[in-house]
Amino acid sequence: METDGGGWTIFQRRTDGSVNFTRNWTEYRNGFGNISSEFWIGNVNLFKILRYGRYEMRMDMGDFEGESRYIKYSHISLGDEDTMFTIHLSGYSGNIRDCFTQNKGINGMQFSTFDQDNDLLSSRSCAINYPAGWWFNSCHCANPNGLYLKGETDIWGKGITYAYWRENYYSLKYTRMMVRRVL
Ligand SMILES: [Ca+2]
Repeated sequence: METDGGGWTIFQRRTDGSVNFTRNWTEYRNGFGNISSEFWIGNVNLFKILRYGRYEMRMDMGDFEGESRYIKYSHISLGDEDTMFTIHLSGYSGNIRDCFTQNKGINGMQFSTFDQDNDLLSSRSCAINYPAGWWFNSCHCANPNGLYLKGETDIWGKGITYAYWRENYYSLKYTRMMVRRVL
């Protein structure tokens, strides 16, 4: 991955809607999809990558009008399965407002899937309402693993959304999330 100096390991990619991202805990745990198109690397695999060093994280995204944006965090860490893969991020930079470490972001959240509700919403399941596996809060500011709905939609928050850019009635064309060792 040559973006931003290269050396990145991609752990999530959406590009054409060819892979179903409505998956259960075990599938998100182990990974799924195609390395050449869309995939989730697997929470256990991401944990193993991040375990022994200091890593940064970057997410690139684009819409169907040819615009692109990115967010970056100078530090990412992930807990093991006993912590429900709790994620920690800090050190935001980018060319779009921070969705991940603000109030309803993913920082400090456990991972949730439709069969494993670990979000902060006691009355219902974010992972069922906004079909995705994700570090849901109550519920999301961005939903990169949501449905591939191809741009403008009348369905709120279920697509591949980023609230601080195209908001919740727009499903992005592509996303990719990646990590790089810094120490
Ligand atoms: Ca819940």
